[in-house]
Amino acid sequence: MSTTKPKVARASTRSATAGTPTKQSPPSGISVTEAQELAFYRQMVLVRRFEERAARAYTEAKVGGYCHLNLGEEATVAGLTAALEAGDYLYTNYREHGYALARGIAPGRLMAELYGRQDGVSRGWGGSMHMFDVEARFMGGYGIVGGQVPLATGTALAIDYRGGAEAVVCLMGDGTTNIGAFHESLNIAALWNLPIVYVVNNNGLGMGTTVEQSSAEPELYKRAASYRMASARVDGNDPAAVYEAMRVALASARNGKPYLLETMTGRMKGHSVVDPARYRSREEAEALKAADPIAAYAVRLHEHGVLTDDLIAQVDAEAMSTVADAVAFADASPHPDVSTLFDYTYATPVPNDSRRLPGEALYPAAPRPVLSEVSA
Ligand SMILES: Cc1ncc(C[n+]2csc(CCOP(=O)(O)OP(=O)(O)O)c2C)c(N)n1
Ligand SMILES: [Mg+2]
Repeated sequence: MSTTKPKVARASTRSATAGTPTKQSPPSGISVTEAQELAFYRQMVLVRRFEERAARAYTEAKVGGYCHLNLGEEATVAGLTAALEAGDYLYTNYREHGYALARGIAPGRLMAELYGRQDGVSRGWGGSMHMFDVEARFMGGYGIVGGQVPLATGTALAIDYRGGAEAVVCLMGDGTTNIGAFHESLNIAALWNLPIVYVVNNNGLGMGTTVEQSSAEPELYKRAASYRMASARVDGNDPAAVYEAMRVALASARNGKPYLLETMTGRMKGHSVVDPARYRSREEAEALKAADPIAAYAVRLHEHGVLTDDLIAQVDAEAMSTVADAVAFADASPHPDVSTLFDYTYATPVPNDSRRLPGEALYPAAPRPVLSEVSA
């Protein structure tokens, strides 16, 4: 993977006006092969089994801190990541395990990260929300809503300066489109023709707040129009549709026209593993279960002769075995030594960075005045 690829000829330059009219229709002519469909299915099942196991590990107190799952989002994970080139950069929010898996990071390293162990992808210091692997160009994992959006935009600017052919994909949730940095970033990306695709995964909720309650324009892809940026909305439960839409979006971005893609999904469980989602009606929960993207895709592939009952069982068994191996790897990995706590906080040491360990005082205790000096 090189960062010094020859500069691609972009359709527009920084001084040009970016953007094409916004459209709602997904790209036409979905044409993935049967092998690709099967690969999508395998990927989706692996994400599902990994996330279910992560939730269980949480209840076993193997995993601490926050933990947000991609359950219900598997089709978007599979379609989006399949469209990326090896050199492309992916930024996500804290709901990222599935994307990290699909980006090719070993499941054991991801599970070990959840377990806070030394062999974790962020050496055990990041946890669920802060998985990072520069070799896989998986750039995290951010806990601050919208925190990744300016960083991803800056990465696209760096690619542009260097004349690289890579693109950046910046994933976020629907709730993130109300953060100021979202608007600032889209504005700059459009003005400067940056090679970036913003993907808004619309799962209908930001924690317990619906899109309709929080967004004056709930059709989120339309927000791109404010920046004359091309955009589309796609069925996020259909991996082939997401894949095709991403290919269109990435081709646009590589050509100097940033793009906003809205993927429509549903969050099958609570916001995080500790959220019982009581704000959701029983009907809503049942509708989500009925719309399970994996079950629906299995039916479709079965009808098309791509999947058989035996193959469905085999794919499931393989995923279960991969996840069991990941758990064994995580369990066997040692806890990181506390002395390494600050080793990965900054790329280069920062002079005024306190090197305290937990429990140490922030400043050295001030010398206590001697009574005789005070009264003198
Ligand atoms: C700046 C900031 N504000 C609030 C929060 C608390 N918070 C965490 S997740 C979340 C909802 C985000 O929803 P969305 O962007 O739709 O992502 P989803 O969880 O649905 O994937 C909020 C408000 C936060 N982490 N950061
Ligand atoms: Mg959301």
